[in-house]
Amino acid sequence: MSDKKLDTPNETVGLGRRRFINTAALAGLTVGVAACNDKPAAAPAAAPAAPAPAPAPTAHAGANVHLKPGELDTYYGLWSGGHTGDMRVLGLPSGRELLRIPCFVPDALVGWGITNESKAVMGTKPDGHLRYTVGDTHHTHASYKDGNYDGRYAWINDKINSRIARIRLDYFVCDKITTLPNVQGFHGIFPDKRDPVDPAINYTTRVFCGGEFGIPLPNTGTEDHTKYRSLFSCVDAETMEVRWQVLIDGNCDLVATSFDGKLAATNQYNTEMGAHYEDMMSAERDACLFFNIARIEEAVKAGKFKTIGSSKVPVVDGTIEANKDPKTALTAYVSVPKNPHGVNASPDQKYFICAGKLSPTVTVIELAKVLDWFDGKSEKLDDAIVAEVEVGLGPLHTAFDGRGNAFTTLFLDSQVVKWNIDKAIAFHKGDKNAKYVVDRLDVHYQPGHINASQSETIAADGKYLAVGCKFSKDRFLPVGPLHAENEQLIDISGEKMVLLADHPVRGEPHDFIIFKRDLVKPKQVYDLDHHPLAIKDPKESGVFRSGKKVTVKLTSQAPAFSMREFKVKKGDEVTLILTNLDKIEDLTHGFAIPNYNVNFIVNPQETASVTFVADQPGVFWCYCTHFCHALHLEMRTRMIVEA
Ligand code: K7E
Ligand code: CUA
Ligand code: CA
Repeated sequence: MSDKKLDTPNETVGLGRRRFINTAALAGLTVGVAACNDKPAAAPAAAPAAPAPAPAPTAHAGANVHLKPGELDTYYGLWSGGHTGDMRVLGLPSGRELLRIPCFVPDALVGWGITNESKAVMGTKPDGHLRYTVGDTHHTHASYKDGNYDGRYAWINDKINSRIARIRLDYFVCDKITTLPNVQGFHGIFPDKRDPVDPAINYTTRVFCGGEFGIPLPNTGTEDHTKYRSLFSCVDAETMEVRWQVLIDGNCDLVATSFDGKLAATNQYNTEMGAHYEDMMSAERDACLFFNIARIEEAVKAGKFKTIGSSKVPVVDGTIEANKDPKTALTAYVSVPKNPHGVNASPDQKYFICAGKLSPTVTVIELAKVLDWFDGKSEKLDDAIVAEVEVGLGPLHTAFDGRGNAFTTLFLDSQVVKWNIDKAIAFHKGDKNAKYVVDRLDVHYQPGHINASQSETIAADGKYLAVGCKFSKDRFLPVGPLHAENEQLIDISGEKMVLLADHPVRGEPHDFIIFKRDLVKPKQVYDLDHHPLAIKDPKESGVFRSGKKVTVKLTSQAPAFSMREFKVKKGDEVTLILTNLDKIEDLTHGFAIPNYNVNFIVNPQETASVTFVADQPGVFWCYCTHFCHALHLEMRTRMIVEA
């Protein structure tokens, strides 16, 4: 793929050939990917070609990612789990996977979707079965305080069923899931960083969610797609209730928020509001749609909203037609080249960067100028565009090093391009000598998301860059038709990027964040009072009957359960509550009942419960499924179901 390398930032010959400006270009897009399949680069051993150390601030051959046994990572990574509907926790720079936090999809290790507690979070149908057992997570972001992560929460989206999950970053568990009403294809997600009005609220209190697919509102099933609309939603970070929604033109893609709390934005690739892809890419320009948060909340307070269908959530009008007057506008549609993808907030707090996707450009929007337009101080909204420069083919997402540089993935070029924001602005202004492209690095292959350590915080530290490559092709041992994806780690502390490591991941993770390990304070032992039904003393154990409903109270202390056997009757509805009274860190017990589809764990001092109908008579050895003690295999109790 060396022919795709652009050595000079302002090369026009190659870019002219590659410019994606019309519908026909879609064919080229498909061919581009296929061609890479046919010719998977030169010998992988030689291809990565770590650029020779350059005369740079901290020139070196790349940080060591191979930690010695027992050595701890310095960063956490929170990775979206994709189709497994979970959040994955990695240690970086090693890339070791430490945990999977189930959210939207059942998980057999911890009993997610099996225990009553997890089913209550996931949501059930009236018959008690899970409402959904599939998920598609794309984006994960964490709560902020003073512009940096504060270790309280992380959030993750489920695109399929329009759900947002919250993860507590003390126990690393999902504690709430909210379904967005009247939204299909909930895609981008970003927490705010402070309140737009109240200076005392310097932390996250809202999470913004972009709705990607336009649908009839309410969803009547009409075929006339000109009537389809999307909603942009605001979820309360604490209660997880949907506070308000904005009716918009076009579709929401990704979401970014400003550090001052005043603005949120979403990129739009279908301002045409087409139902087919040809229509969706017919216009030359789409939009980066800005939301004036304070004004939207004033409008809601003033009762200037409607509701849709059975939802009680206030919906304000953010369509183009209703927001022409800057002085009252709730939204502002800044134009960007056709079908953009990611939008990212620079850590200097000044800009949002939109990646072009079908256009080989990145667009730099100055937030102060967007606010000027809302304040009536600027005639033309598009004056907020301070740079629109070519960077390569298929720009998707952007990360930052905190030293004024941005790193954008080029999906079609299979590269990461490092470019300087100030120089791009200078070039756009007319300084044709401004060499804004600093470096390019081949990645393997077709990168989507990218993020750097602490990237979208005021503490961006420019150390590590991770790239989620959608295709791994020849980078790992073949395992049949389904290839792993390739998460690559890059050292960005010097002028030149240095490829450090490849890590296979199960598809399809999309987005992730990387932050310093001291920003979270994980708890490793539960508080007994965390669960209102905790059994605090083994003496409280027993079988308690109320008609056909039976409660079994049980505790665990290695290597025994508090009852050696318990009896129920065939047809009983049994609720079994298990409290792990072991207090020692890392002493988890499991509980499985053969033939009853029950298996879950209880961490130290944790309580969990399951409910099932004892429909099969017999003896069932309930056993500990989590290795806890030399007598772990002996750790069992008998459930006797009398006929
Ligand atoms: Cu680019 Cu869903 Cu974030 Cu994936 S989206 S790459
Ligand atoms: Cu308790 Cu294994
Ligand atoms: Ca378009």
